[in-house]
Amino acid sequence: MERIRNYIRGAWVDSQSGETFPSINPAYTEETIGIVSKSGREDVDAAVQAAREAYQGWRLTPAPRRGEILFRVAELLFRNKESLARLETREMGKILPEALGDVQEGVDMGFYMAGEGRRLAGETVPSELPDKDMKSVRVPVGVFGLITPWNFPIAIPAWKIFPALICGNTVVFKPSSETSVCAAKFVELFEQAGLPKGVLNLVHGPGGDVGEYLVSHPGVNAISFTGSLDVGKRLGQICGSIQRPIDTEMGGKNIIIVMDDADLDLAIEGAIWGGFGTSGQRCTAASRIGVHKKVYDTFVDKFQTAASRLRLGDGLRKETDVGPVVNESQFNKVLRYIGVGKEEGAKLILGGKARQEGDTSKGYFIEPTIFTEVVPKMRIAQEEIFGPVVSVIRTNDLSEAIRIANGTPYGLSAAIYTRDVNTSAVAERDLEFGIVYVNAATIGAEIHLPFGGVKHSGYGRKEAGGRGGALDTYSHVKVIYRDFSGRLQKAQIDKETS
Ligand code: UN1
Repeated sequence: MERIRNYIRGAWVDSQSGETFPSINPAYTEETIGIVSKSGREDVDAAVQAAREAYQGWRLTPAPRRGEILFRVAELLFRNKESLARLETREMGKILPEALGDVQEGVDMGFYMAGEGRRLAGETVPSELPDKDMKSVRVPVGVFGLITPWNFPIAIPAWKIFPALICGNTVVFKPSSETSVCAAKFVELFEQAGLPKGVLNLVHGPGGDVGEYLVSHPGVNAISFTGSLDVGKRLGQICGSIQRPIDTEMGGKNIIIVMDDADLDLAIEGAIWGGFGTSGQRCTAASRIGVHKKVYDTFVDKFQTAASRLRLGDGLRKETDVGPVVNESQFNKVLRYIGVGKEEGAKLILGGKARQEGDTSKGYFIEPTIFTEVVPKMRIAQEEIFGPVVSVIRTNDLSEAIRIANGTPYGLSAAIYTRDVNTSAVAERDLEFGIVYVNAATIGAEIHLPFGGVKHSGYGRKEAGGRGGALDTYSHVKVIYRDFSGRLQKAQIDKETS
């Protein structure tokens, strides 16, 4: 059984306590993927110390040189795509084509950020005074603590690690315990690419203990977190009390709006992949579908038929469409929510239970589940379930659909299916979400525009790329005024007092 260790100061080390925990295949819970070091505070201390010491050297390494190392990581990631994707499927359950997509997103982010090493631009503008120049430059923030979830084991760490490093920060990376093996394999590639020791450090262990300690550690300068709303809120409180910048991405209650003029087959395909892709375990999953009353019955009928054809099983098998959910606590949570939906009076038209027979007898499998006649105030229409459960809501017109869409605490991703450009324009303007799709599902964001939500879906700046995205999160802007006349202080004072 492979031993998965922490990576601190360029060395793979056991946690100081020597304790471990297993990483389990959610499709076959008898299969252990790796035995992982369970870290404590002393391991976080060592990792932060290593990152602090490596910071001066890395900060002063020219950004294009930093980019060359990241370019090599992206190449290695591409070369290892198949094996990493297979590992990902075994470690967290998503089907192989989706796992390949996840790794590819990491590759794309790597190449993109490597190029940013030559483009870390600031501004130069003319001064009001002669013989003076002024500019802004991007500077690193320091040591970044990065906390990542299990649903995109390579892509989300890549969204954070690549921009953090290209900007000149050093990193302590705390991945979800569910995907420790993927995280370690990813970090190995940075080592192979020649990243200097201590620039990227990896600490495995429970979020409650290791993650929170990292967030409040005096040697850390800033935090980026993707995960649940509850944890994000708590980390936000900690950071607020110690004046530490934190960027959070905390999920959603995303919606697909289907208008009466929509291409229904296209909308159904979107609802299937938005709702049940990754077993509904995406922050961007379409867990609500708001369907116009004129096409409601036809939509429901076709949606049920299409979803009933989805094949549940081990994600490594070619024929599988939907894999297991990630672990026992998610399994129980999703089943609890299905119970809540029934109690609230929604109509269960598909699924609604675990499937534990034959090939699926040893894993956390839940049938694709559809509730109809859902009303917006029901908990299943308000709270993030993070499983293969979709709520269909009847709508009367566009403005009601938008009101329903906006009527939850979240605001990550929304979609509208319509053929009318004016309807689309109104939806683009009025949906209170970080991301809006037209005639496409709520999933599938690309890495070179910012990723993130509004309201309770997240705060701080944004993930991934684009202007106002990753580079703003992972760098500070420093403004420099230079007087090369030797006479300007007086002129400035005169200006202020005139
Ligand atoms: C997430 O679930 O946190 O847009 C990220 C998408 C993916 C990323 C999802 N590219 O669905």
